[in-house]
Amino acid sequence: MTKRAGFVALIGEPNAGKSTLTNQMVGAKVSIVTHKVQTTRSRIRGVAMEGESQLVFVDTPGLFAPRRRLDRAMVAAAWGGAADADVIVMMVEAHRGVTKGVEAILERLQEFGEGRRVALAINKIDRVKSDVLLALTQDLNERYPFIETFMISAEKGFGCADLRTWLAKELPEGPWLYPEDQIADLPMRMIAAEITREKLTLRLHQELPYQMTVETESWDERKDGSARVDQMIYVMRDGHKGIVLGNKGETIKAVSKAAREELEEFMGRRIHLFLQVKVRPNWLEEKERYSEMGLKFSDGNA
Ligand SMILES: Nc1nc2c(ncn2[C@@H]2O[C@H](COP(=O)(O)OP(=O)(O)OP(=O)(O)O)[C@@H](O)[C@H]2O)c(=O)[nH]1
Ligand SMILES: [Mg+2]
Repeated sequence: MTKRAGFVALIGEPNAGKSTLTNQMVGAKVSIVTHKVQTTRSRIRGVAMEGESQLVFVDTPGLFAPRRRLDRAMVAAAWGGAADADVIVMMVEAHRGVTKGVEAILERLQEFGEGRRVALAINKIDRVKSDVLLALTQDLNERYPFIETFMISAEKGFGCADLRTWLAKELPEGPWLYPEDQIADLPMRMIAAEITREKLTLRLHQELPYQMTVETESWDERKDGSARVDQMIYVMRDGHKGIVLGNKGETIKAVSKAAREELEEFMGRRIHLFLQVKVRPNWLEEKERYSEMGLKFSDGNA
């Protein structure tokens, strides 16, 4: 059999299920998932094998009308991820159908998709009846010439094997891009920061998740095989610090425990995780914060 390898970019509105699908394809959690929109902030690569094909999934931030510098940098990273891919998979939520956001992406695709291979994956099919699906498939295919349509549930795995088999055949012949046992392409300190941000996002309400960021400040290997990891949580206001800490520090304690457990499972070793919170009113305008997130600061220029 011939070896194949290439990049598959997943694009779509925030919450479409891009990260869930990435994890489903890789067979491990490499990208964080929450019920909130705008969870993924930069391009996350997850590697999956299918026969002799190596599929590098590029999970991207959701596409939406950006307002802040961070939003613009995220959206730029998403289109950038799609630009370099061998195949683009646009994900649409079955139960939401053709929203304003989907229309906006399709509009951009008219030009962007020129000369690119774009497939459609209607996700969350576990939430709708089949007649809704058929109508949506038809509607979307009338709006854009997708080269193939899949109906999937990224969460439950429905249709994912078919999608993967098809993608594997679409990739160009060539040597693998990553060692066979590598599943993610993100430095460990960033994965660790992402895990903490997920646990925080799941616990914090309203706007707070969008106004905080997590960075791994140091990572010290210990003689006993464990590691000490120190992370900083940046928030924008004094009041937010109190919310992150919680009553008698219970919120940050719970976050720290959940993040540590997941990190330990991911790495298969003991981790000592230490979290601190710092108020940084202007972090959204600080260049350094962007490079830590894997984003380009200048992409956020208005
Ligand atoms: N019912 C159902 N829920 C799903 C499915 N796939 C994903 N979800 C849920 O949808 C929500 C968003 O999933 P994500 O994978 O974080 O979505 P995303 O597209 O990466 O979102 P952003 O990173 O914000 O752009 C989560 O609560 C998932 O559990 C599915 O097939 N069925
Ligand atoms: Mg995501």
